Amino acid sequence: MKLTFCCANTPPEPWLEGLRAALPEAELSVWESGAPPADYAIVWSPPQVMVDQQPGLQAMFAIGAGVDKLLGLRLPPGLKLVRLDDAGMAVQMAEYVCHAVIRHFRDFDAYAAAQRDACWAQREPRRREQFSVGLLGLGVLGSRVAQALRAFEFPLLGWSRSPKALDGVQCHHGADGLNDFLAGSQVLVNLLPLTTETEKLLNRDTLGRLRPGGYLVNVARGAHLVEADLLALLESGQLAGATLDVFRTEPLPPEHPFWHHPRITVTPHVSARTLRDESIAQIARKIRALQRGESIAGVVDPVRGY
Ligand code: NDP
Ligand code: OXD
Repeated sequence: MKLTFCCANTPPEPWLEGLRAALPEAELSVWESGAPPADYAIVWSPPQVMVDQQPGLQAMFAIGAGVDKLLGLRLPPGLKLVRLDDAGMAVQMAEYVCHAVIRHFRDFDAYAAAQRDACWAQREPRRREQFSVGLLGLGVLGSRVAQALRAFEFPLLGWSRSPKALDGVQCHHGADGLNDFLAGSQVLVNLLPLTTETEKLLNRDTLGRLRPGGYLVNVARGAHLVEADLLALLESGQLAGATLDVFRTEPLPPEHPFWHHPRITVTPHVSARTLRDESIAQIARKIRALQRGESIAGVVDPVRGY
């Protein structure tokens, strides 16, 4: 079995070493133009020429959960595109989102500012029963985040494409369910895949429908958000703030207004990192399953876009 590695900005050697241990029978290579045909590819942002030169691929494994960039390539019909299924990302996402939500709920930024002025000033506590958190996306990551947030007893809402039932979450789905979902949410956490249906979903209209004091946590993709609309809603006071991990342009340019906005927290796309060992173990397991002719989880539906 031949396996080729083609991941932009990722030093290949540690991956190859892990893959050698997990799949000793595989012949491994780092992809280069003109390379001989492989059976499987492990990819992140591969060039179109790589796909074109590897018509014999049985499956292409992304080393991330979101495959929006990969679906921008011309992929041969029938090629399985497989995304990472948690692989250690869900617990990281739960940590990040709980931290962002609680930081806002407990006014920790205000206390940090007060400490800088040596100011002892207790603030009025927020009311938990009014601090509803809405999760856009209830998939692998969204459902794990919901489970973690439940421990803090916030009212939880969720929105997905198909109907869902999650303990402790008021679930809505589809275009018809979006209005009620937004109207019931104060904090909005975005964990949707980027597709033609979800691009620019976070805009003046949708964000403007959140409950008073609305707050955005975007941990999915920058292109979900209309950045100028967020700035306008913060300016008008309709939104209280935002925590943003993903951006239309990454790295976020130094002159971008988000960097120094007093009510925006920026992190550099780190809310859930790809963990090499967990990812290698998952990909190796799936390759073995495919070799045995079994079906695997995480195969992307190109029509749905995730
Ligand atoms: P999943 O595919 O498991 O879940 C996606 C969820 O979104 C599902 O609940 C799905 O609904 C819902 N959804 C998709 N399209 C629509 C739509 N049009 N309307 C309503 N709901 C919709 O993905 P993951 O949870 O694994 O990952 C989510 C995203 O998180 C990734 O696509 C990626 O962009 C981002 N991500 C960001 C990271 C970071 O570090 N910032 C790290 C990892 C991922 P249904 O359940 O009905 O199918
Ligand atoms: C992913 C990401 O999709 O890192 O896995 O954003």
